[in-house]
Amino acid sequence: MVVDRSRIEEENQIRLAWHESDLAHALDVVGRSGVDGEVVVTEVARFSAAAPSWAVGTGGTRFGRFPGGGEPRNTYEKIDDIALLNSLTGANRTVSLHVPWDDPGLGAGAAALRRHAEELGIGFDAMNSNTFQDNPSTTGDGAVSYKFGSLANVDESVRRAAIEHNHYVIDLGVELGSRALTVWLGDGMNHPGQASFRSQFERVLTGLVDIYAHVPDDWAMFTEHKPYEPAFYSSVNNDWGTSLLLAQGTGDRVKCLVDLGHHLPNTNIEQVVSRLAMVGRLGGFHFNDSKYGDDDLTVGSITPFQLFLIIGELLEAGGGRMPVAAYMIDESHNLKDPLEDLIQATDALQVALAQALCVNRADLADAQQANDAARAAEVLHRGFRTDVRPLVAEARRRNGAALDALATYRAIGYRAAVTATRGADSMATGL
Ligand code: RM4
Ligand code: MN
Ligand code: MN
Repeated sequence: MVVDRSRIEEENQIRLAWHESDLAHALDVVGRSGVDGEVVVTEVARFSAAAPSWAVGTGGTRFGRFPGGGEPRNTYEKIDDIALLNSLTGANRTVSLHVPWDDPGLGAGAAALRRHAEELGIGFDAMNSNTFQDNPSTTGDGAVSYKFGSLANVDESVRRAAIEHNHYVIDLGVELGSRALTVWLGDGMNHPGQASFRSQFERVLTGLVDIYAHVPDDWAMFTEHKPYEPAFYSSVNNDWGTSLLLAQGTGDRVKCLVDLGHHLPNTNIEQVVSRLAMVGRLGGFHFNDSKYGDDDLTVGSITPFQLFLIIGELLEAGGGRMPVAAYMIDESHNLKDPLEDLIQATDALQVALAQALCVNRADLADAQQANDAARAAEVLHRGFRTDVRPLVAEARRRNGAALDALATYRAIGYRAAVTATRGADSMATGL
């Protein structure tokens, strides 16, 4: 379905008069804190978070999956959905592919997929290599298996297959115009004594060095840590410290990727962000929210204040702007229409960014210098409690997107239209 921009414009017209009066008020309110609302709008308008190709279909749990209607059947249709999403939000300008879940093949296949994305104004964000499950195209007819790990495996031929898969994903990314590779591994142990912590780490590091040797000079590579799952006793890359050791041990252009759901309970994630940024190793983000573990819930839906503080640290690292990094939404949509959840996630990110931009950083620094914890809290909360929604809506409008993205999505009837063409129980089965 081709996105009809005039429908978005019609919907915006309905809301324009109220928006203009809300916006004038919001600019006035933030101005009183010594913050330039125009700068907030501009910075929010600049921000974009990649949509992962796997997020436009319904996820599931190991207990089952309840498909929605009209889900994309292949990578082309996933990109169609992301283009629709971007036309509504103006802030999802790239797609992040996961290979082999998405594999157009080198040469003509990659070129055709790239053309399709370009026609829709969508670029390719970081490539994700999947070595946490067996797949005939990577492990070859069961000759090797990732059952006991990929890069950490004791078997040299399995490690080689995993390294070669990563090389292939890089080659594919080059042809698609991507600029980064994200390596998240399922490697670890399910049972104490199953393997040596040290040997597993050393084998992973050796493998990453081999992968990095294939990474083009203008690319970055990211190590993504996660404490547990699928390995439930220990993961090789289990926390940010290990991730940093792996990144530093691999090479200069290797940075750490922080997935908000990949921390043990009560971890101070904003402090992790500050530390990694301080040593120049913060490279990417996977946004989601969690109550118990790697829940992949809608970002900002459970801990919005934490999200605000995290984005505040990013602004600190970027000198008042969002630093250059790979930002991606990594959520699993089990109940909501995936596109509706991505709309809400993108909005939550923009709201948190606008709130963080509404903090008067000079006032905060003064309060810190004076050891005035109460005033520091006031300065932070003035930003956090500002109703920034008109500023975010204005950022969307300036990007040619929708003032109210969710209402517009419903009004244009996209889900019904794709359900008619793709079917009521469609799902992705490959390219
Ligand atoms: C992991 C992790 C990775 C994602 C996979 C599918 O938990 O978050 O980023 O690629 O799930
Ligand atoms: Mn992730
Ligand atoms: Mn995860």
